[in-house]
Amino acid sequence: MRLIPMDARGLVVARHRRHVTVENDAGERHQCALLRRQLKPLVGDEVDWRRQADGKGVVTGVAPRHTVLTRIDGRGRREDVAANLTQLLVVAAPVPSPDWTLLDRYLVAAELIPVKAVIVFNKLDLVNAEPEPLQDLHKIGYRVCRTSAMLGSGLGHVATVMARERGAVVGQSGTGKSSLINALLGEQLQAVGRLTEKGRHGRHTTSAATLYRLGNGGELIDSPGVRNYAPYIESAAEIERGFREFHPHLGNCRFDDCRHLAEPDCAVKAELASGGISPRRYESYEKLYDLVATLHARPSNKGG
Ligand SMILES: Nc1nc2c(ncn2[C@@H]2O[C@H](COP(=O)(O)OP(=O)(O)O)[C@@H](O)[C@H]2O)c(=O)[nH]1
Ligand SMILES: [Mg+2]
Ligand SMILES: [Zn+2]
Repeated sequence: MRLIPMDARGLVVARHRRHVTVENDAGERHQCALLRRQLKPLVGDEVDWRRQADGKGVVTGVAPRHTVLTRIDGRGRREDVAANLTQLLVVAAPVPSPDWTLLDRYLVAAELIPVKAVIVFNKLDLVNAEPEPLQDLHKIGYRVCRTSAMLGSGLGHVATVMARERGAVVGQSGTGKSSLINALLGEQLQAVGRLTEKGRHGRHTTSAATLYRLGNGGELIDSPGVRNYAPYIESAAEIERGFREFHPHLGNCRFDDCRHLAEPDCAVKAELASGGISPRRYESYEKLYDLVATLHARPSNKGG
């Protein structure tokens, strides 16, 4: 009698150029090839996979996604980064000097996906005053965790916020994302070290993202830094929803299709003028609008 092997369900915990690492229910990790080129599993994807006669794993299908984190790649096209997130942890620090526009773009990504966003202000050991933009973000309802990965302070708060969530740790390079992940993982650090080592020997290089488990059911995804992050947005008209402080004013402009740029009787600009919307945030909106509108105006991007 010949047994036909049944495909098992698994979770993609790392993505490499030609293969993925899949974790089964028992927590065992297997390197898997892809059955077809068209299969493009991301970290966080639920996949079907099986072990072939030669013992090697192969992914045979990708389950529909609940959420996808996207970015605009170097050629202005959509690139999918991670799947099925419930949270973005956006890390900023006093050093390097914060790029608030970049931080806003991660917040926009979170609003539009939609997933929860938490701002982590790291390297607290280097400052005693909180930057004004951070206070403004707190005022419009963003949760802010204050940490020092170096001193190990504030980590408990981050862990609590992460419980039972699948969060991607994102933000400017040098803010301490890797340090924070290492500090949060604590004794699991060695396992991380081993994974990294493999990469250095050139076998499993270009890992796009890796998923780590915290003890409390939380999952952290470390994605490699990108210099100029912007979420991929289908149409510039969607951006207004990415700025949560705009929400109460949307629909109150004179024109239904108001872009909130130079139109008369714009409720968003009225709120800006009366101080209810921060000029810095509004500037982020203008810049992102310009970026997305320019991208879609390029002939190469028309009609897919
Ligand atoms: N003073 C201070 N330095 C930190 C802290 N966290 C990380 N660093 C340092 O900041 C630099 C960048 O850290 P890294 O984790 O590689 O940042 P990443 O690029 O965001 O992953 C390293 O030199 C770290 O030692 C912190 O809480 N306080
Ligand atoms: Mg890093
Ligand atoms: Zn308007």
